[in-house]
Amino acid sequence: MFFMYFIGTAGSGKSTLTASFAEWLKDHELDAITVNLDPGVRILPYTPDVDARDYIKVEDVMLNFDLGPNGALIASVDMLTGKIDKIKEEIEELKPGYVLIDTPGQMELFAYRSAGPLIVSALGGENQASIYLVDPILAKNPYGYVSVLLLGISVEYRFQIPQVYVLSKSDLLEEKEKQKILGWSEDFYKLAETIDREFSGLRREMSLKILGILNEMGRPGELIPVSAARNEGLDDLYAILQRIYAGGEDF
Ligand SMILES: Nc1nc2c(ncn2[C@@H]2O[C@H](COP(=O)(O)OP(=O)(O)OP(=O)(O)O)[C@@H](O)[C@H]2O)c(=O)[nH]1
Ligand SMILES: [Mg+2]
Repeated sequence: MFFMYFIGTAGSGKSTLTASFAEWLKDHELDAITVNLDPGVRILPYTPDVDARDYIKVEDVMLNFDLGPNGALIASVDMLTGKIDKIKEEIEELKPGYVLIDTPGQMELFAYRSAGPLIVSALGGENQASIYLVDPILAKNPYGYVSVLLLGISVEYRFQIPQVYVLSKSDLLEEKEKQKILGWSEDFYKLAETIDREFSGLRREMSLKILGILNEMGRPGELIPVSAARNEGLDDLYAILQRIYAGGEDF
């Protein structure tokens, strides 16, 4: 079993990519299941095979603990750790090859509280990866791009599992914009040059220092442009996951 966690800022396209990639895997005769770990979500673009809402519903937590929507969401995600053995059992019964896990909308709930890392270590064995979605709206300018990569690094730091960086919703970008972002990801000097040209003062200094760290760490590595809406880039995503999972096994 290979577990993959779709993680990214709110609205970055996690649920839609979970849906599209699960379909893509099934179309290639690979048995994939979807798991929704967002107890607060109302509508999903797929029917999850395993659903956190079967165990915990935000509305019930609001009523039972007299909490507002934000407090109830935090409590719900924390409470999910108590149900993880049941969720794991459900997954194991289905015996899938690939487990696609859609994480809560607010990334900080999953990544920065203890629930996320606890869930990841309870569910996964050795075969797991996170798929970090870079939102193209944030990544269009170098300031946003560096910030969103920093968030990605902090997710990697929290989970300590292999992480693939994807440029999500890439169909929303003009070809020129897309190539600009991909150019930044491929060539550290291109981004450094842009920052050097466009920024000044403390921001320039800080950006170049951060960039130096990212470069030293080799992040984001191969940034994969995907479009869940157009089913583009999913074969590239699969290929890189295969490299992580099976050392290059092909279908
Ligand atoms: N054009 C385009 N829109 C997309 C794509 N993927 C998702 N969207 C849209 O982006 C919005 C957010 O997508 P979701 O998949 O719900 O994103 P999410 O990260 O799961 O959102 P939350 O869980 O609410 O944080 C929706 O309106 C989607 O239809 C894509 O590949 N292309
Ligand atoms: Mg979602």
